[in-house]
Amino acid sequence: MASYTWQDPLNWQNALSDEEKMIQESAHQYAQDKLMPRVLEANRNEHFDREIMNELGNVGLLGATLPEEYGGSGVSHVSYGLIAREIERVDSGYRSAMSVQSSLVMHPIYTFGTDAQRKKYLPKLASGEWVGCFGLTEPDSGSDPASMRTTAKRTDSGYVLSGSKMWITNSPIADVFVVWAKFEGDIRGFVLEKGMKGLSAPKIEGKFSLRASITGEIVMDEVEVPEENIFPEVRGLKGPFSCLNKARYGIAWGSLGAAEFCWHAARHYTLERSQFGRPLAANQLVQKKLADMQTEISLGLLGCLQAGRELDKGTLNPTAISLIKRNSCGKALDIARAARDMHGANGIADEYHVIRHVMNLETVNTYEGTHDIHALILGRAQTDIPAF
Ligand code: TGC
Ligand code: FAD
Repeated sequence: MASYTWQDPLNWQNALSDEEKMIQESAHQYAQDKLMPRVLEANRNEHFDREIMNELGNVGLLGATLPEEYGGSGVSHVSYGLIAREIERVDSGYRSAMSVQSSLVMHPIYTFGTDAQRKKYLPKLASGEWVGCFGLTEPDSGSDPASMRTTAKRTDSGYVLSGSKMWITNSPIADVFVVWAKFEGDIRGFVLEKGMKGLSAPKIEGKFSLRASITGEIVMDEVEVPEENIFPEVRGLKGPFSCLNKARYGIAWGSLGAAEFCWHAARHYTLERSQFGRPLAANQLVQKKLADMQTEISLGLLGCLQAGRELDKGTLNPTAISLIKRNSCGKALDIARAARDMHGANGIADEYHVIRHVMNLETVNTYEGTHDIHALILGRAQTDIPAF
């Protein structure tokens, strides 16, 4: 009989190349050695350690899919997903820091930027010397970014941007701001830099979710942006949406990493803790919960792997990314809540880490397109009826 591994009943690990396994292992080591020991205090104190960006850069985890010429590592989308899974196994906020920098800042500069923009920004973003952020959401424009109010107007030497962005990961510590604004009726992308007159990025305090990640606003009070800082060709929402495709794909993998942590923790806890004279894990109700977690995670990861292979071949339609983003985030949140319950009172103590994942996954289920918005994207694609 073939052997059986409860952590990977469908043997999806066998479908990884040696290089992918090596990248997975090094991301795992980094996340467990450097991130895990910090996360409890970071979450308690609502603190993001800026040094993490330099560390991620040093181990090659920023912009990993980009070519080496620009500081990337030229790895596959599958490897990028494996990295996201290992980092989010520790905390969704750390994965946010990595994925905003990689998918929402470096990817658009590489894809839509001029050669001068690539040379100026990408190597420093890849090393973590500079931190980037991505401004699409506004106070009155979340699920419907087409309604954004931030505007760009032409000046003699470039553009002047006015407006504000809300809920922006990394913005208070950012050196580079990829901002989307309306210019003469089209949505266009601009690269702003810390220190530009009229640009500020106040921190949002009091989050009960993603506390180890720093989130803020971007306030633009007639910020003068030189001509060379616009993305010259891309127009319309397909600019920001094509960045979201990459980030949503990574989140699909990452959120299942958080779910795996919670599943393994619930299994361990229910094997160790006894009530009514036997381990909690000896109860049928508990074993059913563990079986459900294992099933959803195993199938979900296979879906991510298949999506990653298709992305690498260039044959994945973005609608399929909505399917995996929605499935992974919704299932991960359910799994984290069940694991919290299985820990009883200890489940609300941060030393057990599960409640932190529950709280984080509330954000992950909301950002990059809410669970229901992705249902509507999938609904539109099979009925041809936009129901937004
Ligand atoms: P719609 O008419 O559907 O499309 C407008 C144009 O965009 C093109 N397009 C895409 N292109 C590439 N990839 C995609 N996934 C695309 N989806 C659409 C489309 O072809 C069209 O192009 P063109 O040339 O015809 O102009 O636009 P809509 O306004 O009807 O969109 C509706 C909807 C709901 C799908 C969209 O607005 C949506 O996805 N809303 C969710 C907003 C969202 O996800 N925001 C995320 C903000 S960033 C963030 O959360 C970062 S968190 C980071 C972290 O910390 O990890
Ligand atoms: P709304 O759009 O107001 O939605 C509220 C509720 O209404 C949701 O349940 C939604 O599903 C539902 N809803 C909306 N429209 C419909 C409809 N037509 N039919 C049915 N239901 C509907 N944004 C960035 O640009 N950059 C970032 O770096 C970034 N980082 C973030 C970090 C954190 C911690 C958080 C919490 C958010 C971040 N966001 C970022 C913003 C995020 O993308 C938005 O919060 C998200 O897109 C949802 O927008 P909203 O909050 O305005 O909710």
